[in-house]
Parts: sequence; structure tokens; C-alpha cells
Amino acid sequence: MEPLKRRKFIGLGLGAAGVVTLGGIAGSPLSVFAASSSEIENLREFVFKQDPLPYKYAALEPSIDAMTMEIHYTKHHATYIKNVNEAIKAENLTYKTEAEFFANASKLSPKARNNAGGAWNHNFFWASMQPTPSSMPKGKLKAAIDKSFGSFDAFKEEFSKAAAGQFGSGWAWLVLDNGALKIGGTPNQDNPLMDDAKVKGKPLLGIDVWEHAYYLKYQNKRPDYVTAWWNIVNWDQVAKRMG
Ligand code: MN3
Repeated sequence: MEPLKRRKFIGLGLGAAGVVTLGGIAGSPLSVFAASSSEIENLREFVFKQDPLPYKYAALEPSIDAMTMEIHYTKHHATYIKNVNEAIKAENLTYKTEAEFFANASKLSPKARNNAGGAWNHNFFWASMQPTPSSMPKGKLKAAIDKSFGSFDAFKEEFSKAAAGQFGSGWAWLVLDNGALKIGGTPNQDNPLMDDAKVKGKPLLGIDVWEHAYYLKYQNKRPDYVTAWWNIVNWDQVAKRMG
């Protein structure tokens, strides 16, 4: 049986639930309960989605200016999403989740890898910030920071150093790894979920230190951007990620 093409596939008009055998998908027959064409489409391929921005472009001022936010979200991030989904289609990638995608990062083409990182990292970044600062890390998160770094100030200093010191474009991260918190930087759009990342673990917090994230307002002064960024970190979100 000839592999079903996407269009043809949707055009089958599967209605009520029933078992369908699909030949040639991901190289092996696959049986599914057909609920809707979009669910079937999801089995065929995973796509990255751009999360809605949880606040207005101007909401993070004065730490991050509205124009930087708008360009960052509508141009840079949107392009990573578009490009990774193009790569998924063109390269016939069959990973079904973000986690599976990044666990195989070392096998991906540069286009798939870099744009997948860009797609995921920015969703994570937007949700790491908020217009009104929550006071400070509390409870379990505060205890973990104190235990791993000595104090909140010592943690901030080490994280800021990683952010300022990341050579060229990249990110700095706080991750949970085997119960301990760690800080590290990654180049380009790499992230700690990638199988070959320089710092690995469950990402709790990340800062984008590409020039496009700060240049309009801060020009070459990346450390000033990092200092201002501390005022808009969403610590409740970081605590939620720790679980
Ligand atoms: Mn960016």
C-alpha cells in the first residue's frame, strides 16, 4: 500500500470511532481509533506552537521595552516556530512530544535543532516573566536556592555571571538535576532538555542573552539588562516548575 499523503488522509472523512489501519506511516502499520481528522493529524506529526504572550508588549517596562518585546515575539519567536515546523515536515520527523524531540537533539539537522530550541525556549522565557514582581522565592524554592548556592544573593550573582559571560548568543539557565539546583549557559538556542546540552536537567528559569533580547534599550550593556531582568522574574512560575 502506498503511504498515505496528508491531504488524502484527511480526505478519508472518518466519522464515528472505528479502527483504521494506516500503512506506511513512520515505516510501520499503525492502528488508531479515529476520533477526528485533527487527532489523526497529530499522530502523523507533532508541531510546535507559539504560546500566547501572557501580558502586553509594554507590560515589562522599564526592564524590557515594548518594541523589543513586540519584535522578539512577533518576528524572532514566530520565525523559529515556522521554521521548526517546516523542518518537521520536510525531514519527516516523527517525534511526538517536545521531550522526545530534545532527547534526540544530537540527531537533528541544524535547522530542526536550532529552531526547535528557539520555539521552546521562548515559550519558556515569556512564562518566566511577569509585569508585577512577586516578592521573592519562597518556601521549598527558597530552601533549595539557599542549600545549593548559600543565599539568594549568591545565586543571583552566579546566575548573572553565567548570563553576562555566555559568549555570543545563547541562554543562561537554572536547572534541577538530581535534586540539586545548577546554573549553566548554552550557546545558540540549545537548552537543558537536549541530550547533548552543556548543562542538563529540568529547566526552572532561563534568560535569553541574544542581542535581539536587549540591544534596542541596552545596546552593548548586557549586564544592565540582566540586572533589570531580576525585577520581572515570575518566581511563582519557577516554584511551580520545581514541583
Ligand atoms: Mn530570543
